[in-house]
Amino acid sequence: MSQGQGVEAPAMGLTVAAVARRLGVAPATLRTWDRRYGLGPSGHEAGAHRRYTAADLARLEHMRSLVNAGVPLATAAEQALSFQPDPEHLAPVTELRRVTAAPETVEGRPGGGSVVSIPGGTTHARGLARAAQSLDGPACSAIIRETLDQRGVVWTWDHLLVPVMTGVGERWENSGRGVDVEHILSDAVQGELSGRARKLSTPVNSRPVILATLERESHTLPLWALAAALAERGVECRMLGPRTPVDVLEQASRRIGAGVVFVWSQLSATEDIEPLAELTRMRPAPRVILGGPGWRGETSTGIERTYDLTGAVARIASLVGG
Ligand code: B12
Repeated sequence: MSQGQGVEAPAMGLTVAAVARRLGVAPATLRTWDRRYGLGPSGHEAGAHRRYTAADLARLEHMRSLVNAGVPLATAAEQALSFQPDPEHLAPVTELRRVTAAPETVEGRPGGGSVVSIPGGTTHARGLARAAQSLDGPACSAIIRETLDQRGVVWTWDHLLVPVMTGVGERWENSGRGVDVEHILSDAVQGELSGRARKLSTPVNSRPVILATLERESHTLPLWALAAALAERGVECRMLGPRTPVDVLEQASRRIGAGVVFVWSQLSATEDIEPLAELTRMRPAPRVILGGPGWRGETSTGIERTYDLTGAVARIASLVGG
């Protein structure tokens, strides 16, 4: 590989560990890319270890994005090798120094270190986990979009998104790390699912479906999955989203004559069935449907529970005519 367009003095540059940390890949992967495809460091260092230059880093970032997007390794390497980074957008040498001074490993025990573990995950799930781990939002979106196109919302949610989000959650739980990964992934998931939900132009339902979480609950991705899956059935939803006070939910339902109010609770600390009973006393009353692991115990009259996306979609579609 070339000398990085002359932007670095010989002693500058990143170690394998530092590049691995930046890209969110294992050092062993970098060594393989070097050995097999010639995507190695072009910088020089006194002693045995060569350093990666800013241009090397830019090429490897390109390689990683292509791989995360599902491009086969050899093709991605070919494109990465001929990639000409713009010298004006290369990482400044000072930054390379700072990172070099504090190298970190990206390898760790599954679920407890830096690696998001997806036991039994599909190739796409592993690709999505890698893309999220690299904080590569566009690659996450591309993988999700492609899977939605090929398999539809329910399959994508159950077989791609739930396993990867569970892995990301476990990594956070075990190590306290990966909040950045979680945010990048959440943004891509929401962006793609909400895009699908908004595609619906002629809804079949005359009475709207309201989707919300209650006051202390911020987890909304399952609501977007539901909105997108119902849109595939022609059912339009009105997304009130996170942290909705019950009285607001009630007023909104009354104003638009909601046929169904679906309330998600992820955390048991956010469940509060009692105030929802008010909704069932309205005339005409919407059907109140609960979903999520946060709901525990008995539901009261007029309130029902669903336990998975397929069941929730089927029940709501049958109630509003989708
Ligand atoms: C993304 C995410 C976030 C994002 C949410 C972004 C957004 N817009 O939604 C942000 C960063 C905001 C967040 C914040 C927090 N989070 Co969070 N988060 C997650 C993560 C990774 C995914 C959440 C999700 O969408 N789950 C949906 C699916 C993937 O999981 P599931 O509910 O278990 O799925 C089962 C069933 O619900 C059902 N099902 C699945 N889909 C559907 C769909 C429908 C319609 C139905 C009916 C059923 C159904 O089948 C599934 C398989 O059994 C989870 C990890 C996880 N395992 O869920 C953590 C997780 C839920 N978060 C957790 C925590 C602790 C928090 C915080 C308290 C962290 C903090 N210290 O700030 C805050 C709480 C904020 C609040 N008050 O609500 C913990 C909760 C632990 C617990 N049980 O109490 C989890 C489990 C991570 C972990 N492993 O520890 N989080």
